[in-house]
Amino acid sequence: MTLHESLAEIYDEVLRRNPGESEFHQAVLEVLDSLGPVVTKHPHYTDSAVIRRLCEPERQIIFRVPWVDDQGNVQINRGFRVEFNSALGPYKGGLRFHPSVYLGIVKFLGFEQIFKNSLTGMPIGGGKGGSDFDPKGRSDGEIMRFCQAFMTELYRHIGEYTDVPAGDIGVGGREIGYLFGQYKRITNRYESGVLTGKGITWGGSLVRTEATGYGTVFFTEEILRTRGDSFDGKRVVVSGSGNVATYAIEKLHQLGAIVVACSDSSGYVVDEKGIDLDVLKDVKEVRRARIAEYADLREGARFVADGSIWSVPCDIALPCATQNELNEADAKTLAQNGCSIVAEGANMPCTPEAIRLFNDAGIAFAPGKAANAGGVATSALEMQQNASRDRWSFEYTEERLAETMRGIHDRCLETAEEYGAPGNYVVGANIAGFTQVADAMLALGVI
Ligand code: NDP
Ligand code: 2IT
Repeated sequence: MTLHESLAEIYDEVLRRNPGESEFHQAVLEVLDSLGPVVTKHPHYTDSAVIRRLCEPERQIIFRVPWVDDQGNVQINRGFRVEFNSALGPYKGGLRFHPSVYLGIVKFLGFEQIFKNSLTGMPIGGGKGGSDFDPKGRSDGEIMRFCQAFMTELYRHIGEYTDVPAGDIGVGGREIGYLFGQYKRITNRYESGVLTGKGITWGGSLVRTEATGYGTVFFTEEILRTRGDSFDGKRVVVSGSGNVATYAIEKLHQLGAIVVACSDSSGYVVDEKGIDLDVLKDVKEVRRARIAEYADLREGARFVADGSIWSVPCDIALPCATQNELNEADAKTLAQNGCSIVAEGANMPCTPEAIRLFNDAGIAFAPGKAANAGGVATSALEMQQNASRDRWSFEYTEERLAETMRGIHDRCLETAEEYGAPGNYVVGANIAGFTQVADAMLALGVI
């Protein structure tokens, strides 16, 4: 890939200033690669150093998280919050608890979040956080004590008008509950707007749990619509079996598609009759067990421990697990099997080589910052409800989500067309997300 000269200089600086953070480099390069026509048409974005400023987080917080496990041993984890950009609103983005978390992962996610949040059209800046804590195999009491220890430092950095975290990998409703409880205890404030993804009895929004998965499916439905097609009878493969994957599967089935495979980090299951969501939720949400148990409980389903889920033939592929889970070889297999749409429910699940192959093969490709924006958009709806002390119905909130996803889809296509890359959702999402943040940064001065 050849970058515009001024953008190549910025990328070199990013590499120099952030050594070893390969995921962050990857996320920056993908955006810079789209911005060539923008800086050619509008040189003031480079003259005012707005792109260089965008690549440097406003604030990065790294802290020790000491806690006591069930055996009485003191455990030490590392906590992060990267407050990347607040030009459009308070920093907003999830918390990830996973052993692979380090600064480079949090920065890639925070950087992506800036453009994603901009695309939603809601007043939210970009941030991300998390810890290298591994929740797998931990008791409920250990999870609670870890969350309390994490919030004992984080509370001083967040707030309704400052920074509003939510969930991501390893952080769902249970963890948000413990985090909110500790925030309330320390500050003596029932400040609902400080976290999103809360339970519906204590300030949460209906549809937030389902929002990322549903939103990705709504986005994919728009891609189908532009091709005069629908989900009816389509074979879909969804990777992962967490929050995003589960509710993507639910909506796909409601819209007439059949999801034939899903996965976790131990392997994947194939179920030609269509994934049974009750069984999946029982295994993953209730018992927090491994995906192999799905195949034990469901007749005709099989578990595969080795190999790639992307070898299962499908019309549509939705990677909903983690970054770089779909590589060039997987992309080749998908193309050979006749897959025509790939939409990212996860953040950056497809490698740059895989994306290039999709483009060459004429496969429609929707990047995460557009296709999975429904989660954070519904977080913003939760913030609206908290601010007005109101509660909206499921139907109303879901319609707001669907409308937002249709809007993002159309803006991506219109922007791609305007900048000479018709049908390219990556170019459309990056440019549309960028210009709004950049214009706000210019208006606010050099800060
Ligand atoms: P969950 O923790 O609920 O589920 C994660 C799923 O991905 C699990 O099935 C997990 O398997 C699998 N997974 C995680 N890490 C790996 C890995 N290194 N290798 C293989 N499989 C892995 O997380 P979410 O569903 O919330 O998040 C999934 C993706 O969606 C992430 O990329 C996240 O950033 C993104 N996202 C989430 C949003 C949200 O609102 N929650 C919003 C927008 C994007 P296992 O249990 O075995 O680890
Ligand atoms: O990647 C994401 O957009 C999220 N994990 C959701 C962030 C949020 O604040 O709801």
